Parts: sequence; C-alpha cells; structure tokens
Amino acid sequence: MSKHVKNSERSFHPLSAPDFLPLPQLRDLQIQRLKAIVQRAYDRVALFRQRMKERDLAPQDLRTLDDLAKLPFTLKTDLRDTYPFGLFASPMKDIVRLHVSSGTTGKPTVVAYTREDIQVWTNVMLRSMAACGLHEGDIIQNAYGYGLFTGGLGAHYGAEALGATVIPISGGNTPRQLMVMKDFGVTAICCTPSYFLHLIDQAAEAGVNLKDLPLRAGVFGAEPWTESMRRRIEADSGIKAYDIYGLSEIIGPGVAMECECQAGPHIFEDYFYPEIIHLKTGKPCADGEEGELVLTTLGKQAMPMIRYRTRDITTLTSETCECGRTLRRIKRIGRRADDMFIIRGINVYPSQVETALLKVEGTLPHYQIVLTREEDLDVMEVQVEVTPEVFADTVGALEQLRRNLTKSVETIVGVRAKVRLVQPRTIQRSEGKAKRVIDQRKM
Ligand code: DLL
Repeated sequence: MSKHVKNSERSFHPLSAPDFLPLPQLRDLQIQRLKAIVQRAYDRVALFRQRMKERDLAPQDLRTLDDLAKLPFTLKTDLRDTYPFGLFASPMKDIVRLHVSSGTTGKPTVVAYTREDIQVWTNVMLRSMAACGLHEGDIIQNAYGYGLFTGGLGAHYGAEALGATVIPISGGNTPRQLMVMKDFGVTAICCTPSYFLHLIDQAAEAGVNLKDLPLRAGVFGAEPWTESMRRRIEADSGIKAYDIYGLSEIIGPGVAMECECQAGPHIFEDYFYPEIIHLKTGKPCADGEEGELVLTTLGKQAMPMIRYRTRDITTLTSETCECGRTLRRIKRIGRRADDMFIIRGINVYPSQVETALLKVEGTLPHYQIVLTREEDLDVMEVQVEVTPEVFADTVGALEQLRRNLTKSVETIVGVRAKVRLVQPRTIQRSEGKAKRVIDQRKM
C-alpha cells in the first residue's frame, strides 16, 4: 500500500478551520485584530508610539487593511537598539518564555511570548502539521534544535497538540537519529532540509533503506532550499517533503506552511498579515511581484511586530490553491535582501564573524567566509589575515591564536568554524563592497 494518502481521503483537523475562512470573513478578522494590535503597540511600546507621532499618525487612522501601508516599518536594528527588552508590550510577569535569534553583531535579538502567544504558536504549528497530512497517531521525530532556537520547542508543542507522539531528539547524533527512526516506527520528521539529505546519506552507508520505513513526510525549513533538493529528497527517501517558513521575530516556525499540494507555503493570515514591498522604495508590490516580505503580527501580545521587514525575498499570490485554503501563498524563499546566511539552521551575519575576530588580538580586519558542504553538512571556513609580526611567530603561537579565534567565533556566532590564518594581503581586496562570503554550497 502507498505510504501517501489520496486527496479524497485527506482529513482536516477541526482547528484548521481558519485556513478555509471565506475571504470577506478573513479580511474582517484581520482588520479587527490589526486595530487592536496597533493600539496595543502604541500604548505600550515607546519606539512605535514615537514613530507614529513623527508621522502625525494615531491608531484611529487605521481604518482599512490598505491603511497599514502608512505605518512605520520595524527593522532588525530596532531590536538591537532596544536590546534586550525594549520592544516588549507586556510586563515581565506576563511573559512566560524568551527565545533569541542572531543579532547583526555581538548580541542576539530577544523575542518574548505570553501564555496566549504560546497558544497561538501551538495553534499555527498544529495547523502546519495538519496541512501536510499529519494527524493523531503519527510518530514525529523532532530533530530541530531545542533551546534558544525556536525550531525545537515550536514544532514540539504543535505536534503534541495535534495528538501525535513527539520524539524530542533535537539536532545532531546521526546514528542515534537513524536508530530511533527505525526502531520507533517514525512516520514524520522535522529538521532542516540539508540535515535530512545528510541523514539519507548516512542511512545508505549504514545499509538502511528509508523507503522500507514507515516514514512518509518531512517538515523542512529554517534555511533556503530548492525544488531540486525536494526532488532529490523525495526520490531517495520515498517521503513527501514540505516547506515550512518562519522567523523568531514574528513567532518562530509556523508563519507559513505548505499543504499537500506542495505549491508554496500558505501564510497563516489570521495571525500574520503579509505585504510585499519594493526593496528600494518600500512601496507595496502587486500580487505576484517579487519583493521583500513584510509581516505584521495580528495576535502577538508580548512583542507585537508592526510591518517587520523580514529581508526575505519572495512573491505573494492570492491564486486559489487546490486544497481549498483561502490563505495566500508565498514562493519558496531563496534569497535575502541582506548578507545574512544560514549554516546548519543557524543564522549568521558576516558582521558577527567580524566582531568575533576583532575581539582577538593579532588579526587584521581582512577576512573571508567560505561555505561548503561535506557529506551534505554545511562547513564554514573563516580565513583571516594576521599581522606581519604574528605571522612571523612560532607555530605554537599561531596555533594558539587559531584556537582563540575559533572559540571567539563559536561564542559569538554559535557555529564551530574552521579558522585559517593567512598572510597579510592575501585576501582579495575589492574596489567596492568587500565580498565577505563565498558560498560554494550546491543545492
Ligand atoms: O528559522 C524558524 C524556523 C524553525 C522556521 C524551523 C522553519 C523551521 P530564525 O532562526 O529566526 O527562525 O530564522 C529566520 O530563516 O528570515 C529566513 O531567512 C530563514 N528561513 C526560515 N524558514 C525558511 C524556509 C527560524 N522554509 C530566517 N526557506 C528567515 C527559506 C527560511 N528560508
């Protein structure tokens, strides 16, 4: 029997009902929620109130969804400038969880959740899993990292609420992942797509044929991937691979998720209002036109985000999907408007690497980051020039410097990099913007 359920047999979870709201009803819900959240942010977040006042705007000026375009944007730098808690709209006693994501330099950005926010997150994650055909009785191996990263706990609560059995295995330890997958009869896996490719390889090496296992679906996200990666995953493992999108500042995973039609992630618009804007002008793009995704949280209490510029480049389409969901879809995200890259699911800004290098004496501000894949796992090499004095030093001293740099990068960036010390003037100088990142990973 096929591992995959036919269209006609699809069952929808009762909590997925908002996915199918008639459009007038959905738009009405959105404007009601938007008014409430803008009022909340205005009353409680000084930065937002100040920006509104600078534009002579008050919450009452927001009457229709189109009026949203008049409101100021929120940027990643706003989180950094108000670090750690300056954008919170709830008192600490109401905040039940903090997560962090990468900041652009040494400090991370902090995001907060009230109990109600966690319920919303659980709800959208449940709907994400239901959208790709998972249900009660599924055995879900959650290999997203647990901890400060939103992937692990986000997927965990959603899967539990769905009534599935969750295995909170977190990331890493591939032999144990394969053992659990086989021995526990795992039917679905949540992890980054590149890690799953690595699992496929390792399974083959261990003589395990994934096609013989009950595994039938993968909930893959947290990094860019391509249609050809999807085809490879599906052909080599016999599962269906679904794209899940999200970001910490908005909630974590579960901002958007593909349905069984695999035609691009549907945005859970009852909680996250999407806009696409022109990169240069900030003006709204037409349906189907490519630009930067801007999101407004419609239900977030602890940290409302109004017109948050995600820097993710995509298009938004309101074309109907065969699944019947009225939620608009984005095209898979392949690139960003800034220089952030993602390595093993961890977001990295070159400026963070630079901060880490400059903390250690003996290096010059000339560096380059080379990204490659070894056995489908991302590898980051940091090449950095050292001062002529240091370069003339003993092998032991150079080795110590390399170790210090590796540690500094790991502490600040959260990734273990290979550090290579190079002679002064060996890294190519550029006439314009320095090319810091050379991405040789093939997708
Ligand atoms: O990566 C949340 C997440 C966890 C999403 C698990 C999906 C699954 P951050 O660490 O804040 O949050 O990183 C957010 O990752 O702005 C995108 O650039 C990128 N990203 C996330 N999902 C996808 C995806 C989580 N499906 C940043 N495709 C986002 C491409 C993605 N890029």
